[in-house]
This record gives sequence, structure tokens and C-alpha cells, in this order.
Amino acid sequence: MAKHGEEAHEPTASELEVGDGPKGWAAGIPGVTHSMGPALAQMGPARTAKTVMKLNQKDGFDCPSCAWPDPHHRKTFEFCENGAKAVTWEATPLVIDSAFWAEHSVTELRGRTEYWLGQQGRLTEPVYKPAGEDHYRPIPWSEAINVLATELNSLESPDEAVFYTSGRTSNEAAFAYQLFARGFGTNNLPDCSNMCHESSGWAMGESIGVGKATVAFEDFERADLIIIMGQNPGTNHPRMLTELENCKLNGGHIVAINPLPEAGLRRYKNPQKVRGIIGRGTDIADQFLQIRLSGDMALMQAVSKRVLDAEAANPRTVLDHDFLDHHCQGLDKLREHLSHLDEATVLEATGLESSEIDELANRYMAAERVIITWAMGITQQKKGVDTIKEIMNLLLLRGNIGKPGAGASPIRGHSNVQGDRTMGIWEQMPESFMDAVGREFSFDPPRHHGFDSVQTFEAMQQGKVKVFVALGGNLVSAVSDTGVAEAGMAGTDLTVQISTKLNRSHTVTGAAALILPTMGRTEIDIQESGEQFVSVEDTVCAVHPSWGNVEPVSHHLLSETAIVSRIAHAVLGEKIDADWIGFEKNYDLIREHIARVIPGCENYNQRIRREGGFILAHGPRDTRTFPTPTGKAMLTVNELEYLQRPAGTLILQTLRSHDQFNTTIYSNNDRYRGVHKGRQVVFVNAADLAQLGLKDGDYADVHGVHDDGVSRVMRRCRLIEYPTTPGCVAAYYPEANVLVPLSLVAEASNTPVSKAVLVRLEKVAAPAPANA
Ligand SMILES: Nc1nc2c(c(=O)[nH]1)N[C@H]1C(S)=C(S)[C@@H](COP(=O)(O)OP(=O)(O)OC[C@H]3O[C@@H](n4cnc5c(=O)[nH]c(N)nc54)[C@H](O)[C@@H]3O)O[C@H]1N2
Ligand SMILES: Nc1nc2c(c(=O)[nH]1)N[C@H]1C(S)=C(S)[C@@H](COP(=O)(O)OP(=O)(O)OC[C@H]3O[C@@H](n4cnc5c(=O)[nH]c(N)nc54)[C@H](O)[C@@H]3O)O[C@H]1N2
Ligand SMILES: [Mo]
Repeated sequence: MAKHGEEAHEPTASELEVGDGPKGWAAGIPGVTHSMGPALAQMGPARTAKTVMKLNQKDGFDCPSCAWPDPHHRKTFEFCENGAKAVTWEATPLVIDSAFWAEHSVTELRGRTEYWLGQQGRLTEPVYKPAGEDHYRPIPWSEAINVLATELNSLESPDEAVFYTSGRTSNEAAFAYQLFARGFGTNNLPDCSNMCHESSGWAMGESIGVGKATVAFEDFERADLIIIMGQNPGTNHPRMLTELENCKLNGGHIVAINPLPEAGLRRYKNPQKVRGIIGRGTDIADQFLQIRLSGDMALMQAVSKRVLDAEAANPRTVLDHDFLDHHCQGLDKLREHLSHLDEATVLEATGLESSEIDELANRYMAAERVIITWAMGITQQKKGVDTIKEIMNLLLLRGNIGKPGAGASPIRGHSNVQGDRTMGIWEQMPESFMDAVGREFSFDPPRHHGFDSVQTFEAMQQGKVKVFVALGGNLVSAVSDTGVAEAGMAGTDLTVQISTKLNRSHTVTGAAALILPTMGRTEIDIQESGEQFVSVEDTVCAVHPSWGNVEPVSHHLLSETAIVSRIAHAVLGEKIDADWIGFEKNYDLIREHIARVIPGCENYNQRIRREGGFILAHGPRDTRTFPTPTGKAMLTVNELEYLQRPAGTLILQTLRSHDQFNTTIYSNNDRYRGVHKGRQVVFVNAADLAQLGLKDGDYADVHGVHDDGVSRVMRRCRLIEYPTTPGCVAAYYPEANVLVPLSLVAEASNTPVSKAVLVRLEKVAAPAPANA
């Protein structure tokens, strides 16, 4: 078995290379060859074939990358370049051996980049860093679990513990984990969704009563118009491009709304088709609106206003009156409110021309079936919730909810983030859920809400968190305000990370720290009752099984479900009526409880075994029934707001490169944006560079401009002239999290505002050449 890759090359700042700007096309054969190269090098052909051929197949495992759904008829290669990277990153036979921990102190590891940490290979044995020491050391599983149980059971209040979840966790592990936290006595169950699609859940809940997409997989190719807002599918949901192409081949149109001309929104070469391999590919976007950061709320209001004005000019020809009369409330108030919308304000907020908005409105009114999709460009905004409510208003006006080829489609990020929520991973689950869990397991779950991700760090600042447990993820790196986050984590007594691979959260620890290594989704999971599968839910509510199919990299590894069950058993004993030992032996036992507790999951064990799994019921999508307090879909009135830009400042968004999965950095390149061997960069419009007396290739410190007396700086970034909207700049996440204040959050959803942060640039000297 291979040893850890000590020599992962880390480029120095002076090695950074920049090509000629954004790529016009995405995927195609370069995508597939790029994805296979590293796999073949590390895994060898047999393990590569085993993993990649089973990716997203009905008898295989669910791709651990994004939450894009699977078609009914699967292709032999039902994966994309970035899915293949995610799989090979996990299934690599490279492992961290016992000697590693003596060789590297925690302090030293803290000085390493995420890229280097991820390159060291898979974690294979539990390790413990006692308080006062600077090294982890291997310990047996029983001892590790004992350390955690002792600490938890000595807390003054269960609310001094926080149980975080990242979105790769299976439904079975998630259900057991939330049950454990609630059995222990707390709702402190923050998750990555707090930083991701929380705004979608809030807004859609208010508008239509359900916080999940109202579309099915087949709807994409049936749509007349798909509007893609604040999303970069070419990198983050590449298999979506195939459906966009199908939509176009069926005569549909596509509009992209984005400050950046992202690869894939422009042209797409489908690697599954001959045309894509040799041809120029399909032009994806028929219209591209290069919006100003945070301008989408104004844009949606302006389009709705045009729709209402057109109806006023030609009564009963534009709105879907039948739908509005039977299913909606609030039309008059919305019409009244939008009648005061000021076009000059809209143009300032959006940075667009009136004619561009007219064209979008005309496209919208000409289409019978419209889907609007969105992701982080919309949710991670101060007005993210209200912006999504405006998206819903626009869709409702023409009955684009609950009919084929139409709907609202937040495209979820992590592959099972939606399923984890369905299973009860949320700090504020409703009373009906608490009642059902309490009944099923004969206990009284805590009713007061717990901390979300941002509140966790606010509580840490006040010394209220003593134990932090993470089921996956890399919260210290993923959350905003890196300085505050790290200080908070360091102030706890014990941090515990259940992980597949090393990341920064293992190096910024409480006084004591544990790492519990776990099996990934690619690996065969054998328990006492035989081989196990887990289940997941994708972004269109399709629930299906996932079977691992390669040998685990080490036989010391436990599955997530086993780890959670053992912890729960050690901490709770017989406190609640749950057969923790049985859960580990046979995941069917967990699924029996899921069937009784989670609405829509009745007969879970039977239905999950049907070919392809099953689709969760969804009132608005299936029958146009809306579980809001009024029983109607709500057209809502929202006060327009957008981020103003004081002189000398720029608006920064933080985003993903083509070679990363959230905080996991696969390489230091971003092929689609022409950047190689470096990530400390800022993309700036030519006009802004000129106005600031700067040029491409200069270096600058990026300073946060936030009125709280705290200095936030990202040092020595290479400036790249790039066709982003004037006044708007971009830098990579997670590095740029140092610039996002913890208090800068979306209204209602409390999601960090990672896409609209005021900054200023201060020129500094270029780095010295590497060999100087
Ligand atoms: N390969 C890969 N796949 C992934 C991930 C990954 O890191 N790598 N992450 C997964 C996760 S957890 C998630 S949540 C998704 C994220 O998927 P995305 O949301 O596509 O991810 P980001 O890189 O944050 O891109 C945000 C996009 O919104 C645009 N944008 C920013 N601000 C605005 C705005 O104000 N208005 C508009 N209209 N657009 C704006 C940006 O230019 C960019 O194109 O992807 C998932 N899939
Ligand atoms: N500035 C800024 N910040 C952001 C964002 C942004 O756009 N800008 N995006 C936000 C979003 S959308 C999200 S979703 C969050 C992501 O936040 P997280 O979900 O916390 O972060 P990830 O980077 O996805 O977590 C990666 C780690 O998970 C572990 N892991 C991987 N697979 C498994 C597994 O199968 N089981 C277990 N137990 N562990 C596993 C590995 O150790 C890996 O290092 O970040 C948010 N933060
Ligand atoms: Mo996400």
C-alpha cells in the first residue's frame, strides 16, 4: 500500500501563470482526460475502472461530488470530470501511516495549505491530541470513543456541545446522528447548508410551503426557457450541461445571469457525444446578462413589473389567471408595490440596460414552460431570501410551478445535503418532527432551537461551546471570518473530526482533539448482517441507494453509521429507546425508524430497494397544493435593497475554481479561467484596474471595508484583468474567507454573505522570483 505523499509540490507565488482569460467552452474530451490522468497515476487501472464505472450506476454508488440527479437511462460513464476527481480523491490507496503523526506536529500541519493536507492520503486510524501536547498519536477505537463520551458526560449542559454535519453524510448516518444529539439533549446541529442553500429553504418555505426544488429531472429537457442565476454549472454541476443541451436541442432557450462569463454557460462540448468530441459544441446561453453583484433582486422585480405592465396593456393575455385565482394570494399587493419600482434604481442596482431587461421579460412571456435555477450567487447575499421570493413571484405570475417543464430549481451543492435535512439535521426542526422522534424513541427531545454555523462561532466567542464534533466537512475553513473562527475553535476543550482526509479543521483544534477516520461512499461496507448500502437524496428529491464497490483503504476504518452508533451507545447507554448496537450491524433497522418518523419515507426499506429508488412527494410539484399557513402560494412584497459601493471600494465575491471541491483543493489550477499554479489571485475588470492606477500582473493586498474596527486582509494577491462586471471583483474561497465578517449574514437565513463583500486594493511589491 502506498505511503503518504510527503512531496506534494506547492508552487510559490512567483510560479503563478495566467493565460488568456475565460474559456468559451466546458467539458469535452479534455475534461475527461484531465479527470482520468491523476486517477490512473495513483490508483492503477483496476481500482480506477471499478470506481469510475460504478459511479452513479443503479447498482453503484452515488457520486460524492454535487447533488445533480441521475437520468433514468444511465450511460456507461455517468459522471463528469469533477465527479471523477472527487471519487479518485477519496478512493486513492495512498494512506497516512502511524509514523506521520510523530513526524508532524499540529503546529507544523497548521502551516500547510489545504492542498498539501489533502495530498497526504486517507486517514486510517483514530488519533488523539491530549491537552497541552502538540502531536496527535494513534489510539484504539474504544479509547477514542471513551475520551469523547467522558468529556460529553461531564458537561454542565448538553448545549455546551455542538454537532456539525457536512453534506456527504448518508441518510442513515444523519438520522442516527441527529437522534444522538437530541437524545443527548441539544439541537445544536449546524450544517453546511447553513452556509449554502439555507436562503432557498426559507424563501421557498414562505412562498410555496416547501423548501425544495419543484422540478423533476425530465423537466429540464421539456422547458421552453431555463434561466440560470448565480450558478456556474460548467464547474460545479457539470452533468447539468447535458440537460441544458437537451433543452436546446428540443428548441428551448437558455439565459444566464452572472457577473462572470463562465465556461459552459457559453459553449458546451458533450463528452458523451461525437458532436461534442470533435465539433464546436452547443452554444448554451441565448442571452447573457452580466449583472452587478447583489443586483438580482432588482432584476427579478423589474421583470415581474414588465409582466404586470404587459398584462395591464392587454388584459387576460399574460398572467395565468386560472392558476393565480385558484392557488395564489397577494397579487394586488405585489402589483401595487411594483408599480412604484424606479427604473433608474433598477439600472444602478443591476448594471444592466433597460433593453436587456426587456429582452429577458419578453423571453419569459413568450415561454409556456420556464425553469429558474440558482445557486450560491443568489443565496449568499444579504437579501438572498428576498431575492428568491422575487424569483418565486415571477414564476407564480405565469403558473410556472407544478406543471411539466417548469419550476423553481435551487441546485443543491453537496451530494446529500438535502437528504441530511430531510433526516432532521437542522438546528430548528419543527415541533411535529420532535413529537415523532420523541414517540418513536420514548424520550422528550429538547424543543429550544440550537446554534447554526454562524451562531456556533458567536457562542464560541462567548466561551459557551466546550465540545465540537464534526461529521465530515471542514468548518473552520468553510465558515466566514477565518480569524474569528480559528480563535473560537481554539477556545474549546475538545474538538472531534470524523473525516476521510486531512484538512485545516484537524490543525485548528480545541485544547484536546480527536480524529476519527471513516470509510467513504466508494468503499464496500461489511457489517455483521452482511454487506450494507446507504441512501441519499438528490436536488430533485429522488432518494436512492448507494453501494460502495472498492475494498476500504484500511480495515481499521469504521463507517460513519458505525462511528455515530458507537459514540451514541457510549454516551447515552439505555437513555433513549434506540438499539445502537443493532444499528451498526444492520442499517435496515435505522431505515425502519426513518420510515416511521420522516414524512414521505413510509416503507423506506421496500421502496429504497426498487430500481432507481423513489421520489419524495412534493405538494406544489405534484398537485399544486401549497402547505403554507393560508393553503395558497404566496406572492410576496419585498423592499428592494442592493449593495452600494462607496468611492474607492470594490464588491468582492468568493467562488470556486475548476479544481476544488469546497475546501478540498485538487490542484492549484483553474483551467477554465486561465489560471495556473496559484490561487492567491483577484479577478478585476480592466476599467477598475485603470481607474485605480493598477494593471494586470500587479500585486495587491485586499483589505476588508467593514465598520467594526477589525482589520481583515488577504495578502499579496496577483491581480488578473478579467471581464467581470465593472466594480465587481472575485477571489477564491476558502482563502478569501478572511475578508468576510462573521456578522455579515443574509437576513432570515443567517447565511454568510460570501458573494458581496466591500473591499479595497492596496498595491504591494511582486513576490521575489523563486530562485532569487
Ligand atoms: N467541482 C465542484 N463541484 C461542486 C462544488 C465544488 O466546490 N466543486 N461545490 C458544491 C457545493 S457545496 C455547492 S453549494 C455548489 C456551488 O455551485 P455554484 O453556486 O455554482 O458555486 P460558486 O463557485 O460559488 O459560483 C457562484 C456563481 O454565482 C455567480 N455570482 C456571484 N455573485 C452573483 C450575483 O450577485 N448575482 C448573480 N446572478 N451571480 C452571481 C458567480 O460568478 C459564480 O458563477 O457546487 C457543488 N458542486
Ligand atoms: N467564502 C465562502 N465560504 C463558503 C462558500 C463560498 O462560496 N464562499 N460556500 C459555502 C458552502 S456552499 C458550503 S456547502 C460549505 C462547505 O463546508 P464543508 O461541507 O464543511 O466543507 P467541505 O470542504 O465540503 O469538507 C471537506 C472535508 O470533508 C471530509 N469528507 C469528505 N468526504 C467525507 C465523507 O464521506 N465522510 C466524512 N465523514 N467526511 C468526509 C474530508 O475530510 C474533507 O476534507 O462552505 C461554505 N463556505
Ligand atoms: Mo454548498
